[in-house]
Amino acid sequence: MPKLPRNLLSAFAALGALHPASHAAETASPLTLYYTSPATKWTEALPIGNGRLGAMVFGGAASEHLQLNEGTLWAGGPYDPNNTNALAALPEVRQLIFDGKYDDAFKVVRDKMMAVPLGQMPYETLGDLHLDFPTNGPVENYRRDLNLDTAVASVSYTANGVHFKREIFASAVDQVIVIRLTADKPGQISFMAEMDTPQKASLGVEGTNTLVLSGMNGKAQGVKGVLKFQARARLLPDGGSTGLMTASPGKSTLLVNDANSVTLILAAATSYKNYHDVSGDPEAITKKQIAAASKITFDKLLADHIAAHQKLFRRVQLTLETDEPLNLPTDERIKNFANGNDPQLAALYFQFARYLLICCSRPGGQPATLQGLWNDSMSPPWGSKYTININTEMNYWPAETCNLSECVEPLTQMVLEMAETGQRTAKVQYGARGWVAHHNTDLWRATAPIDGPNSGMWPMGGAWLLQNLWEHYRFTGDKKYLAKIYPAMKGSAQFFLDTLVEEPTHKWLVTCPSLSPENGNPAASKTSLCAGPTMDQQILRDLFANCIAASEILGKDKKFAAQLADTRSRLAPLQIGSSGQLQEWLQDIDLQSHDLHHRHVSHLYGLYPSAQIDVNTAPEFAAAAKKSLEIRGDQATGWATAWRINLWARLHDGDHAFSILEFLLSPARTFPDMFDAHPPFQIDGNFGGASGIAEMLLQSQNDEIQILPALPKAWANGSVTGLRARGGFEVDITWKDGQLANAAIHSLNGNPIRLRRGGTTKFMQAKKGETFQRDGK
Ligand code: FUC
Repeated sequence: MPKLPRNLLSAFAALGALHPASHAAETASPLTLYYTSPATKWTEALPIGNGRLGAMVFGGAASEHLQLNEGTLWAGGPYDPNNTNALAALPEVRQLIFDGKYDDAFKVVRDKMMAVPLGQMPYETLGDLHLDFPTNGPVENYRRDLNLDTAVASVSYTANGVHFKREIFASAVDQVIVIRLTADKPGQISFMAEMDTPQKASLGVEGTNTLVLSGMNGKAQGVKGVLKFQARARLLPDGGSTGLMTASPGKSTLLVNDANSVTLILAAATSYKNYHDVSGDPEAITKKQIAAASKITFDKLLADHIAAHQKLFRRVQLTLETDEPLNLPTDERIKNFANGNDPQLAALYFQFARYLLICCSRPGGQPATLQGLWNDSMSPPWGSKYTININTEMNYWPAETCNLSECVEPLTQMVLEMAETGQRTAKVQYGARGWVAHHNTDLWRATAPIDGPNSGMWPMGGAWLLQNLWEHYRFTGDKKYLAKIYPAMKGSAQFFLDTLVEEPTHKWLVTCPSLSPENGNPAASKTSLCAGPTMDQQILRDLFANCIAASEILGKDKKFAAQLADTRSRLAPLQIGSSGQLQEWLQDIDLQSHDLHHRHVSHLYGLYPSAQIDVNTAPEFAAAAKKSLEIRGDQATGWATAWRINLWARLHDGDHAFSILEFLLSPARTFPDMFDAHPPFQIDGNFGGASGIAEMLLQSQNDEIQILPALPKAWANGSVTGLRARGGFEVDITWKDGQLANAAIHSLNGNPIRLRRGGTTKFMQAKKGETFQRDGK
């Protein structure tokens, strides 16, 4: 039995005063978030992740706390939520809506058409790792940071004349989280290590150096938990000793005494293989991962991790010049951003989103949830699942433009799986071919309408997600990928061929029942249910056009494509209302809205992310969209604010977009750790914000490249490298005094492109691998 660490009792004693690192020595790197005190709240802790394992690092001096996640640890198990009463009720609901009896329709939808159970499964926390250190003196020179370029979180401080350092990262290469503890004097590292969890689990140890947490996920909404999970943490000290101590019943504690340095390796897994197979063996997986990583030196674990991260991260560099670089802690900079002398904070925010996407969405893992990969709760806000009436789509807006195309893979996989589960929803609830998904999905790929008619009865979630996948094809030109997603595109289109109905006034083909997410129908007193909201028509125009294009590219389904073209021409058109606004509904009723400033701007989908409305090709509709946007106002929840930035960028009003970014990047919408605040934390605002910044610098809709289309005055000088454009281009831009200095356009596929400058366009084509330059004249 090893001796207790020195000063063990004082590990629980209150910490002495914290003295932050003297700033002169610690110049802030442009790619580092840094703080002068430990996190006291979860939204101050710093996220790391390898696409599957995630942790929030609190970085205390007397205690380290990592809140842990594993991407497949959700509640429940495979389940079938489709409502078998729905199909019989469908004709009645349609008739009630067309008769304007929306509130009656609401009752029938509520009683007959909603999913059973009414909610989906939440994403859950795995638990926590705690390290408690013996400290009995004041802590000095404290600093914690997150280096976005290396994807390493660090903590350092001096206590009792010893300088301590912790480096923490989640390796995608070795599939483990690694914590390295060092000191500048030998034999100084002693601590107690424990894990705990709110899950149903047992805590144990193996030998004298491995903590083991084994459990089962919980049930939710009456759906039984069927996932096994396991986490194990192994302590590998250099010098000193490790031993076991049981501090309290139900807790297993390991001790480290007087080590020179310690490497802690943590692995975690569940039995989830895919949405219908939960036969994995988390014990075997984690044992193997720990054994493999334990044989690798820390230096190599770190070097391989950094190399894998930088392969993606370093593709894009963004510099927004300031007179004097600011060397303040990140939380201070967020408070001061609106004062206007810190453009580089916007660049940090942009790169933080790229960092987050790399950390939470890697091939083979699950797509980014409402909270990416990071959730400390058993019942998080909105289940921390996939809300697909904007949020999941927004998560992937920066993926292509910001050169992280690989990160889309988990989304592709999820959509292909939903195209399987959604077939049953299409058949059971609508009697239709193909597949459909409503406004949410989860780990089990549930696709029926949930929550309630006013948000759930919206059949467009799958079709919108397919637009993200189509964009992946547009940016990469990868025909193999197109062939892989085409059956899902076709299946979605088939669903709408079977379910679109003629509205009585103009005989246009429309969705019914549907809604304009999640905005009340002004013609109804208390429901959002309606027929043919503008957004649905826009999504369908894209879906059908993409299917027609894909069928041509892949050389198949000519007849089907012709049918789609015919149906597309009969969809309800865009309409400009009496106030000059783009109509959100079939009728001109926007101004009678119950909530004029509603956060969703669904009918502006056509302006962004779609390009059906464009200042160059459809100026009258762009003007109407602008009017609608002005009516809605600039400030909304995090993601809704971020959407507005993208929209103003598409309207080529950089200063307006920037003024909204100032709000997004203020403490009202950004937590100290830079996580977006809906509030509460929701990651979509981070991704939408980064996408908005990219749209201000480069746009490539409608087969045109536009350089600096919405550069704000606040960013007079700067440069960006590695942004991507549709058609397969990588673009580097330098600007000075608000004017383009130079742009280099690298052709990745040899495709032709038009380069827009003001009102004119110029045709350009370079061979694959060649670059053409554009100067500022
Ligand atoms: C949609 C939004 C909410 C929230 C939720 C997760 O329902 O309307 O604001 O973001 O998703």
